[in-house]
Amino acid sequence: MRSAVTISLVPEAAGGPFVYWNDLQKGVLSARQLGFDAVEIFPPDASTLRHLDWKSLGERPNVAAVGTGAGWVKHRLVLCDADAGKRTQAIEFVRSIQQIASELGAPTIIGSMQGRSLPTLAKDEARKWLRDSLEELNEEARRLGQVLLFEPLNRYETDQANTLQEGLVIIDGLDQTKLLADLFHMNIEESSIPQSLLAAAGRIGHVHFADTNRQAIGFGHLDVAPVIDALNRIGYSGYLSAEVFAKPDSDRAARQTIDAFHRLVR
Ligand code: LER
Ligand code: MN
Repeated sequence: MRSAVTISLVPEAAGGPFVYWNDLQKGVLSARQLGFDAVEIFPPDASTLRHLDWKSLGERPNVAAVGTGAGWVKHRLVLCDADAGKRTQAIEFVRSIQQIASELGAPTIIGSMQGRSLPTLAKDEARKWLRDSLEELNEEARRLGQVLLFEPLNRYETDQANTLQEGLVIIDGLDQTKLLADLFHMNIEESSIPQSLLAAAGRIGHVHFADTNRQAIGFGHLDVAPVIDALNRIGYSGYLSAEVFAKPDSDRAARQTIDAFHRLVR
């Protein structure tokens, strides 16, 4: 397994679970200094991602994954929108990020953009539109030779997929799409985090490495050793990426994460 840390470039997401904020250079240099294997980027849109100034950083860092949540947070787009025009805009937003992410060698994450049911949109219908959109994005991922990551979220954020098992149903048959297992959401929704990981063997493409209170691992009360053991048992070799609050500050959250990673993983 490899370590990663999140960098948000979306000021509108202020207060969200990201370690470094609004400054690619500072995030990358700090991550490098602490010995992280990669960074995970949360960009406002594809064009910003394309024009990031990697040159001033010397060697470009490994990019573990790219988030698309700004599509919702900033642009109010969701992949289950019943309005065909808005759904197309949501798909295009993700597709444009997929193209640049693939040039960076990174998978693209669908988290908040899965949307949820509404008084005017029944749950079954929301699921159907989401599935249709995911089929198109899976197609794009195949064309790019890229992985698409689908992330179950806790009940306060969505009613599309709350558990890994529900995620597996939604992505069934999508050959380029894997699950993102976020330990914070799993702590709320799963009966047993290790058992759920074991049951999703072979389908996990990325892990958000967060404690029960969404702070760095060790700052909450997650029993993390059995989680790492389950990931080892299913042969997971991807990233453990710290998508956690910058508490008490960015540097201490990052340092706590990498120390936990070294203690638990390697
Ligand atoms: C995104 O990775 C996530 O976990 C959601 O809770 C949106 O912040
Ligand atoms: Mn997450």
